[in-house]
Amino acid sequence: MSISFTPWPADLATRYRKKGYWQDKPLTAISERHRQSDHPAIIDQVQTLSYRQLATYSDQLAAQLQARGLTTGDTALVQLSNCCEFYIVFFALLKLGIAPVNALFSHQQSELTAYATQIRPRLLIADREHPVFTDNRFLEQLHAQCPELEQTLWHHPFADDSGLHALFTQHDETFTPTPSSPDNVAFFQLSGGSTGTPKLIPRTHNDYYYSIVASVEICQFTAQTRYLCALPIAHNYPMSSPGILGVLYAGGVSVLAADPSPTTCFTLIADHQINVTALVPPAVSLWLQSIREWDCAEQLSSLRLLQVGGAKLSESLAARIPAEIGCQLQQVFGMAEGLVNYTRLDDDLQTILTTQGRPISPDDEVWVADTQGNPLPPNTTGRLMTRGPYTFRGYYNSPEHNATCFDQQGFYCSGDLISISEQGYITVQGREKDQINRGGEKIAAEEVENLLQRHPDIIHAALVSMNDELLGEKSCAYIVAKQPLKAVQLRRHLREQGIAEFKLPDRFVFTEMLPLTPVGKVDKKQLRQQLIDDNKNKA
Ligand code: J2J
Repeated sequence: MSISFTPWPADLATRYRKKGYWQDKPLTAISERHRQSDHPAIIDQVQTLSYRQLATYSDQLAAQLQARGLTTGDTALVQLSNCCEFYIVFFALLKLGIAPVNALFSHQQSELTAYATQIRPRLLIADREHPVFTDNRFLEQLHAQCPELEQTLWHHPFADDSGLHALFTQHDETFTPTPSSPDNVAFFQLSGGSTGTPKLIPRTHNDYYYSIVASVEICQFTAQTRYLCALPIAHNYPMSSPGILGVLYAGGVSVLAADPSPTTCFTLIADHQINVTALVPPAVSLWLQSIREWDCAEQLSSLRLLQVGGAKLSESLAARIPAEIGCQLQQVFGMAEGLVNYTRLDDDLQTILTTQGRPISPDDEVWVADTQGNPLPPNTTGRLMTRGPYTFRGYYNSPEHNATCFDQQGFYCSGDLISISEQGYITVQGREKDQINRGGEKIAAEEVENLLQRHPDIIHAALVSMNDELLGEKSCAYIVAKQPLKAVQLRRHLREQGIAEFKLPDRFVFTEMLPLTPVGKVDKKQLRQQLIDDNKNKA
């Protein structure tokens, strides 16, 4: 059985194969390339996993799951923190043809339920120390909503003889992999989203493999690469741009940090002689601040390349990276839906400081549309439209939403406002989608508004972005209520519904009514302007 998804049209699929982008290999080929090597592949806070162990453990876990009746075409919900087990599990599932959703560790009941009800997993792999799973209440709810969920495997981060660990260390030499076909779904990536329910992105072996291999080449990852993963391990950026999968492909080593703070990362960089890492802009600010305060640039002297992406990097912050960290900067503008742009390592400094790079592939078709869908000339701001060999063709099981974000020719409209130079370099100018980018963490306004509106005293809620010096953007909820309410009450209300902490509004504004556009929608532009004016008045 295979998982349903919107495929590429036959003519494009043929082209991508002919050009060698699609190699018809499963993603698990990445864990097998160096399987005879005893070199470290991934290092976390408790263990060092060699290439041989990664390949063997994922085989052994797959064998155990197979013995429990799990099979090709099944799905799994996985939630693990930055630990080696993430990739043992990832490859084990893919070796069996089971497609996982890898939830972020910051996700809570609401997000996990939304994913589970979409993919109907037979298997859950989660961390017993995650607040949602310390008792069985949420698990019972999940079972009630998804009766297909038959099996749960627990990761106990500090116990190495039970749960997940006991399974992948059980010796087994008989396992034969049964991955799904390379042009089928390998796993589901998470969309940053702009809708009420978080959407899932089917990624095929062929498309994802290509994006990784091409990224490795562009970023020049080799067996000498020593990569620090400071961002959440399940995010598309540290997975594939080129990320840990890129490092595994190249034969280097990845070190996992629990968080991107200078206190955590600087010691790891010095101890492991890290030469490349990937950050979001707010983390860059904190790193630069610490370097100034502690006068410790020396600790980072092994670092050759710093990738920055996930949110817009200001030119002034960009310029401080080579000057104050002493390493090269690479801007990365990517999306879990596919398209990834990089500044190239040999680009001139001005291009690196002022643009978000150009696409990975010569066959990434990227153009800028006006509001009517007509193409705009170079250096003009408009909507990003794209299709290509690793850009998806539709969200999972979402025909209505897909109809709004793809055009007739299958170009995906990402909701970003960009301009493209004559040389093909992209500059991100803004955003049209109803999303807040809180320092790289994406918040779909509608998702939070829906949860707020479940409060019995709330008549209307509108979530908008407000400028923030460190995070770029924070979120502000405008509330029309039946009776006076306090911010603490509403935060409690949201927490009770179990959403990721980063989605809690940073500010609440209580108002009599919300401004409307001529067609009767909430006028968010006016609300954002109101916040800017308020700020000016305060200053
Ligand atoms: C401005 N906005 C950016 C940038 C992403 C690599 C890097 C990042 C992501 C990612 C990723 C931006 N400047 N440099 O998946 O592989 C905003 C845009 C975009 C959205 C996608 C990768 N880099 N963005 O951030 O799926 O709005 O992926 O559409 O989380 O982040 O978010 P996400």
